[in-house]
Amino acid sequence: MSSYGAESDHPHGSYSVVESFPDAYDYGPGEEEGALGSIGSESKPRIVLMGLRRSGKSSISKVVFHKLSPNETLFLESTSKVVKDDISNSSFVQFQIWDFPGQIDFFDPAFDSDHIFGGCGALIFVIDAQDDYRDALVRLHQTVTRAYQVNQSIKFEVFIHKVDGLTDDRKIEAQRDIHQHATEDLSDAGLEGIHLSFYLTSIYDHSIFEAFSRVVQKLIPQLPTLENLLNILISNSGIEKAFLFDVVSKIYIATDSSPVDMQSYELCCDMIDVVIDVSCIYGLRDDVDGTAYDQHSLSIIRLNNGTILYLREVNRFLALVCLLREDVFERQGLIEYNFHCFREAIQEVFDIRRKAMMATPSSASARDSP
Ligand SMILES: Nc1nc2c(ncn2[C@@H]2O[C@H](COP(=O)(O)OP(=O)(O)OP(=O)(O)O)[C@@H](O)[C@H]2O)c(=O)[nH]1
Ligand SMILES: [Mg+2]
Repeated sequence: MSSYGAESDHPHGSYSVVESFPDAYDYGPGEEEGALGSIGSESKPRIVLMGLRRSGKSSISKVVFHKLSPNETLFLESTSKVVKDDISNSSFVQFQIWDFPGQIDFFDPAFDSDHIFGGCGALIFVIDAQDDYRDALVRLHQTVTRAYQVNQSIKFEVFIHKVDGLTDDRKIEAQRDIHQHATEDLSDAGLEGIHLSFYLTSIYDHSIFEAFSRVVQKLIPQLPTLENLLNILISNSGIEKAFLFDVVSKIYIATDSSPVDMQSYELCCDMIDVVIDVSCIYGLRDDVDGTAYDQHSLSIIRLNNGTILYLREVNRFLALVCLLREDVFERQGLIEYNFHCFREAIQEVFDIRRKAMMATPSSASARDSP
């Protein structure tokens, strides 16, 4: 690593100085004011987690958004009522996660499906792939049809979960089997119009972060603009792959249009961890009036295979993390210049959205519709 910024005045020595990353690496419970000012929690796009008991719903939400280590999920208690969690750390990633108990009964009159599915942006259905999933498929079908009756714009996401216990062959087989049964059940019911997306996930590796990134991206209306900006940046800088990360959650809210391979994503996630850890450990030593970590801060890691990892802060919540070849990095000046243009453009996207939200606070709910 050649250089990185470190912060100074924060009591925990974290990465959180002047206009930098958030104070704590935990979202904390309850309502927080996001960078856009307070948006009513009911109007935030909602991601609903459903699935049979013990399928791993609460573990997913805790690992991705509360930094719980995967092993600690062994001690999570079964969820007995809906847990509503507000994720408001970044102006782009502002949503609510509703974690449902596994044993919900759709036929219970207390189950208000209009309310639950009405404002729902995405429904993640979690299936335990290590278990017999026949019951889960029945429940998936019930859930999807019920939700679709209320709200046709919901994105249906199926997490084939706990795949850490499966061999590669069994993973593919499980995915094919679940995909086939789920879509057959829907077409038998005359509901071919419903699109289900499938992901193989585990909390023991990066797959859960990658899958969640893709779910969240579908709820970001500015996604095409962000992707376009990333495409322009990489093609003019000789960068191979670029991710725009929400630093706290390690969700990438956008990437350029070249395919994502898991290894690159993992490398970039690891880089964020390294930068944050180093800043946490050494941040306190820095006593230069809190400006050591500012918009000029960056981190460069050279790998021994001729690849460079390059991280730059874009704003308080977002970081750009890129992979590029060492020889391309000889033109660092050009890359830096392009990055500045990129950052300004991102800022404009934020500004437009902030203004729009301030003008019409209720417009937040408009994001729920396609
Ligand atoms: N091997 C493995 N185990 C997992 C994974 N995710 C969750 N688990 C385990 O699955 C068990 C159940 O997890 P929970 O998160 O409580 O499941 P839930 O779906 O919230 O369950 P209910 O609240 O009862 O509906 C825990 O022991 C977790 O450690 C995973 O990716 N791999
Ligand atoms: Mg639970």
